[in-house]
Amino acid sequence: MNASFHLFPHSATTASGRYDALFITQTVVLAAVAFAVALLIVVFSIRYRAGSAADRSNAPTTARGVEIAWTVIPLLLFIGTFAWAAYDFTQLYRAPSDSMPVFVVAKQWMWKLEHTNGKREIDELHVPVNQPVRLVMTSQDVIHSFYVPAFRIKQDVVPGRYTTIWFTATETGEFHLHCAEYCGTDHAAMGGRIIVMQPGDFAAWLASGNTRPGIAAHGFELYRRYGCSGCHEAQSSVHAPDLHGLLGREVHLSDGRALIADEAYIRDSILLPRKDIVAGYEPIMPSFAGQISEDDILAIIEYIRSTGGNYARAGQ
Ligand SMILES: [Cu+2]
Repeated sequence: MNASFHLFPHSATTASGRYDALFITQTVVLAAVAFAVALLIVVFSIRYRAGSAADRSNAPTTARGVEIAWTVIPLLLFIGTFAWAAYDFTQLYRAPSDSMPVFVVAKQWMWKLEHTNGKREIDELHVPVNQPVRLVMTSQDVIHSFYVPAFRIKQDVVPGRYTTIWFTATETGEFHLHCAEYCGTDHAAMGGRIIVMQPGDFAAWLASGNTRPGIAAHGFELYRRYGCSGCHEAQSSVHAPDLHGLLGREVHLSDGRALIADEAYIRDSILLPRKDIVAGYEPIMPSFAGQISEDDILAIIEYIRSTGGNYARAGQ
């Protein structure tokens, strides 16, 4: 990247251009309104100053056309930008179903990243170009914020729950990652880089080195050790929902709500089983809060992912 001045940071995802266009539009509209008001104040102050020769006879007392115009035109402009921003905001949290999930765990003061095949990295995230990537994030201590200026994404990373965000990088290269939520002494140094690669290079990178190919198998072992299988398998005597292919499936709840089962839903169901009771089932599952580590929850999620469903591993 060259050292010349850029008004905007480099833009490197499918969505970043839309956010820039929204930002520019809002700035131009607000600047135009502010300029018009300031200009009229100056013009009228000079023309109607005390003692000026301006014609003050027959001053209009009503000007309905002007009043309607200055009410309706700004209203439409602002509602229009609100609708535009609201649409982009909802898209920001609606990842395509073929997106590649990556787990992010923040702690003072580093980013730990884990791919679904168990490959881990610290302060670096390798991703393929032109592939939607969905980050599933949590914190081990305080609130952090995952911020990649070139991707125009920033999402709080909160202890005790999963937050998600997604992006599709449009060019290869390296992009800065920052923590954007003050998190203690070394907050300013809590950063890293996103490395966007060609899909073939990424596949080779993902398969090389410190992989833990058994994460789903380990998750299955935990699924039995914690006793999940005792109720959730078809042949079990206790009637509990079938978990095969659960990720990405629509789930109907006993209180009438419906949701798409994602990683956060599985985590909540393990730790807060009474939060979302599946329609047709009794609230008999015990909570595993305090008995299971975040790592074990991740492994069980990977086991459930390996059984299929819409959020199955990308490329498999
Ligand atoms: Cu931080």
